[in-house]
Amino acid sequence: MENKTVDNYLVDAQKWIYEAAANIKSKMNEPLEIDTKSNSNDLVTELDKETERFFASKIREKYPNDFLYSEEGYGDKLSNFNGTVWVIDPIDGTMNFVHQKRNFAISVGIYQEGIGEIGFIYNVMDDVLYSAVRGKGAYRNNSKLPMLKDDVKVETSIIALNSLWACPNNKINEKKVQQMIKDTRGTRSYGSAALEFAFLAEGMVDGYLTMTLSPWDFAAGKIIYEEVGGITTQADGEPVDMLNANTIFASNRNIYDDILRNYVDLK
Ligand code: 2AM
Ligand code: CA
Ligand code: CA
Ligand code: CA
Repeated sequence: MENKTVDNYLVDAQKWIYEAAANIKSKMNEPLEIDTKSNSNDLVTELDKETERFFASKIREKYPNDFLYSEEGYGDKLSNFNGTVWVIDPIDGTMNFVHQKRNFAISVGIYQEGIGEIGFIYNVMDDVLYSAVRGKGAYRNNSKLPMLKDDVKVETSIIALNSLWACPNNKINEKKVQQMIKDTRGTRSYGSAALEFAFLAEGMVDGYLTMTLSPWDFAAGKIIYEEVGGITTQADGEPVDMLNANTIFASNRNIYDDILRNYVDLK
């Protein structure tokens, strides 16, 4: 992407994220209409939809040739990542949003010809904006994030993990996951994939293993994490698929091979 184009996208995306967040904050204490999607724990509120519609209208007005790939259905149906694609999760961590009124994020990734160029993750209630431009490093607000530590070992690592995957399930051998829980220093579960990536980039956790994420859950996070040296793939080690649901394993490169080999046994 040309520098001038990057600058325009950075200014606009950041402005829209802050505007969207202000709108969420101004309405989140009113009674919310809450619906369920694929199951009774899969929540969506009117603010998820309203926030996505806000981004859709801004993008279509300012960048009419760009595409939007997003969770709540106001984006485009895509069969490829040609051109410029905004991959947006308007509220990532909807369950946290509903139950905790914090620990949720707005996630915006901008891809050009399939390559992640710009990523933003905004932790709305903590007012922390994570951002990255490909090749230019990652930031937490205005502070540049250091590269990941290069001395992490499995036994000194913390892994982000939805506890579901340590229960019997049809995606991954839970016994191996349980062994990983024992062999690492510990696990954490934040309930927002975008924030999980943000915390990976900060080095607060060293790995993140999960069996179902959509592209908008990790699109920004992958770009930001790569800028500090992190690896993001599917849980079988294959490159991520930007059009479909993925298993995901993201980690510090020191432990990536060890964990995949010893603890990730897909069914
Ligand atoms: P969401 O809040 O935008 O739906 C929760 O562990 C994390 O997984 C959140 O980032 C959540 O995104 C995501 N997720 C992906 N698919 C989900 C599903 N079917 N139900 C609930 N959370 C899902
Ligand atoms: Ca959702
Ligand atoms: Ca999400
Ligand atoms: Ca969402």
